[in-house]
Amino acid sequence: MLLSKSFIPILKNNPSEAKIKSHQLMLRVGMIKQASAGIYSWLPLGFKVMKKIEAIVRQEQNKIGAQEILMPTIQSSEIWKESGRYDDYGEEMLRIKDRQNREMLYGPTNEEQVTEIFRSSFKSYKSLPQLLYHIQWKFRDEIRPRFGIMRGREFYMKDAYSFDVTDEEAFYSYNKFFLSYLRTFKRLSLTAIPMAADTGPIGGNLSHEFIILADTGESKIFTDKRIFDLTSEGTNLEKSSLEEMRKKYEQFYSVTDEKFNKDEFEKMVLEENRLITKGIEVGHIFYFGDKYSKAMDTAVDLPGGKKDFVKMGSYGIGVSRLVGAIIEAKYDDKNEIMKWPLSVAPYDIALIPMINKNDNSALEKANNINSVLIKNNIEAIIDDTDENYSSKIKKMNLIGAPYQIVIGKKSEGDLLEFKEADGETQNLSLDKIIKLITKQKAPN
Ligand code: 5CA
Repeated sequence: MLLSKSFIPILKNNPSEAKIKSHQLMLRVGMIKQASAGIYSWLPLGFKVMKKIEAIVRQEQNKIGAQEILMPTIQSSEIWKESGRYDDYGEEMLRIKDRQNREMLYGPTNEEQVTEIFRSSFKSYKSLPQLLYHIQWKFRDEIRPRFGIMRGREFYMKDAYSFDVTDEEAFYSYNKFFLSYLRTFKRLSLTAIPMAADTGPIGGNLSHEFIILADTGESKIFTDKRIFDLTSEGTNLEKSSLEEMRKKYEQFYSVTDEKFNKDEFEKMVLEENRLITKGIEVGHIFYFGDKYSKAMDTAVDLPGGKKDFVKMGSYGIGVSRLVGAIIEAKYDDKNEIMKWPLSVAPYDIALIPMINKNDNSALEKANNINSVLIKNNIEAIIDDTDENYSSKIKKMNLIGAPYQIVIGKKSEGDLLEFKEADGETQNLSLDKIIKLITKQKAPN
C-alpha cells in the first residue's frame, strides 16, 4: 500500500479531547472517527487491526468446539420480559418502537436471544453440550462513555453461551472458555489475568474477569504477583487437565474491588507478593446455571425420561476494546512509538524510501522489495511521499508496523537498513528479513 493513496489521516499533534494514550493514538493516526458520544466509525487502519483481533478470537473459539452463529442487533422485548430483565436492565438499554408500535431494543447482550434459539431447536441431552458464539455489535447507553472505544456505547463483542445438562458438565464448558481466553490474549501478546468477579446484571455466582494491567484501566484489582508467572501451556481440553489449570490460577488471591476483602487478602498474600493496581477488563465469563433456562422454560429430556432445565454460562470478549487495550499495553507515548504485535499489526513492515526530486531509484527499489514481500505474504506500507527522513519516521512510528526498512544511503546493494520499530538498526538481506518475519508470524 502506498502511503500517498492510503486513508490514514494523521494529525500533527495529539487531540486535546483524548485523556488516555490509546484514545490519543487512535484519533491521532485516524483509526477511528467519532460519530456521536460513544459511537465511532472505524477507518481503515483501526478496522484492519480490529478484524485481525476478531480472526484470532474466532480461531480460539473454534478450537474448543464452539460454533459460530450470528444473532441480530435488534431484539424483541418479548424475550426480555420472559427473563425479567426488560425492567431490570434500566436506562442502559436502548429501547426502540417499530411502526407497529412494537417494543424493540438494541441488544446489550444476548442471553435471552440465544436461549430462545436453543429452546426451539434442542430437546434432548444427547445434543449437549452446545457452545454457541457470535461476534456482533452491542449497544449500552453508558452514563459516561469515555476513553474512545474503551467504554463506548456501541461496541463490538464476542459473546458465547454454553448449554449443559449438569452443573459438573457446565463447569467443564466454563473451563474450556477459561483456557481459550488465556490462549487468545496470549496470541494478542497481552498478559491477561483471571480474577474472581461480580456478576452484575448478567447474574450467577461464578465469574472471572480477564484483566490486563494499565494505569488508565477502570478496574481496581488486588492480586498475588505470582499469578503473572502462570501460563496455560501444557493444558489440554480434557476435563482433568482443565480443572487442574483453573485450580492453579485460583490458588492465588486475585479479585476486583467488588470482591475485595482486606482480611482475606492480608491473610492469603505475603506482603512482598501483594499487588494493588489498576487494569482493563478485556473479557468476562459467567456461570449462572438455570437463571435464564428456568425463566424461559428451556429444558431437555434426560436419560430415563425426566426433564431438566439446562445449565448455562456466558462468555464475553470486548473485541473493539481490545484495540485500545493493546495500545495501552504497547504504545510508548513518550517517544511516540507504537509497535503492534505482529499478529494484529495493520501492516507487517514499513518501507521508507528516501526520495530525491530527480532520482526515483529508492522508490523503485521499495516497489521491488514489496513485490517479493507480497509473494511471501508480508504486507508492507510504502511511504512514497517526498518528505524528509525524520517526518517519515515519525509517521511510521505512529502507524506502528513492527518492522521498518529505510531505503537510503545505508541500504546499498543487498544489505538493507532494517530495524524493529523500537529497536536498533541492523543491516540485513531481504532474504533474512523475510525469514525473521515469517518465523515470528507462525501461529503458536
Ligand atoms: N453476556 C456477558 C458475557 S457474553 C456480558 O455481556 N459480559 S460483559 O458485560 O462483561 O461484557 C463483555 C465484555 O465486553 C467486557 O469484558 C468488555 O471487554 C466488553 N465491554 C463491555 N462494555 C463495554 C463498553 N461499554 N465498551 C467497550 N467494551 C465493552
